[in-house]
Parts: sequence; C-alpha cells; structure tokens
Amino acid sequence: MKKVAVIMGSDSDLPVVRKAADTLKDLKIPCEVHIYSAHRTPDEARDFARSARANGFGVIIAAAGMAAHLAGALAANTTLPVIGIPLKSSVLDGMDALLSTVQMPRGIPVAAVAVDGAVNAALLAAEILAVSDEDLAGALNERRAREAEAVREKDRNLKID
Ligand code: RP5
Repeated sequence: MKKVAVIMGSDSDLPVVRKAADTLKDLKIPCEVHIYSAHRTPDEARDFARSARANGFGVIIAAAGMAAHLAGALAANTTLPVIGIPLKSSVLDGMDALLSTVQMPRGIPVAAVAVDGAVNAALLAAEILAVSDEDLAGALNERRAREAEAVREKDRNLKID
C-alpha cells in the first residue's frame, strides 16, 4: 500500500496532527510524520515533496497555522494529492490559516479540510488510496457503519428532563 505523509509546520501543531496519524494507524495505513516548515525549513519541505512519489507516498497531508503556506509549498513541488489542514492558533481563530491554505492559485490544487480537521484529512487520504484498494474501501465502510451505530445508540439513550 502507498504511504501517507503527515507534515506539520511546527511541533506545536502535534496535538491536532496526532489525530490524523492515529486515524491512519486505525485504518492500518502506513504513514510518516515530519516537521517541515514552508518558512523555517523550506529546503527540506521542497526536497521531501519532490521525492515523495519516488519514496512510495500516495498522499501528503500538510498541517500549519498562521500564514499557512505549507500545503501550497508542498503542492508546488509534487503532483501527488495534497490535503491541507488549517490550524487554529492563538489569534484570528484559524481564519488566517484557512484562507492561506484554501485560496490556491489555478494549476496547483490543495484539498483543504476544516480548521483543525485532522481526522477528516486522514479519512480523505484513505478514500483517495481506497480508489484502487478494495480492502481499504471495506475498512472505510465498516468505520462509517460503526460510527452510524454509535449515533443511533446515543439517540436511543437520549433523555432530556
Ligand atoms: C506555523 O506557525 C506552524 O504550523 C504553527 O502552527 C505556527 C506557530 O509555530 P510555533 O511558533 O509554535 O513553532 O508555521
């Protein structure tokens, strides 16, 4: 199976980014997690993206806050699908990162999930890989069925006094 790369701009992003890695692990998708910054370590970010396809990756997830150029900078250097996670920081509630991630110019796409949407980023990466992987598609269907059942159970147990 192709690997998923989970790249974050800073170790301060880890509390949110961990949820993406955990979700991939639950689905038994091999992943690598790295800290590469579009601004602080641009050479490492570029080199990683340029060699990612040859190194066995199928999707790149990129999480960053503030002026979040990481997803776009990686996408500029690969034609692998790149999923951006805009992160909420202490100011502007993540609106800065959301716009920086999602407003890509024509020709260099980034698929942006919600602010702090790490679980959905991992699920979207899994869905991309599942296009050519029936076992993974089955695992995704099972996960949805389990989550739907959990909601039904909450409905059955709901009591409002
Ligand atoms: C971004 O700046 C990082 O992705 C992080 O969300 C934010 C702040 O980074 P630190 O100053 O906490 O390292 O590039």
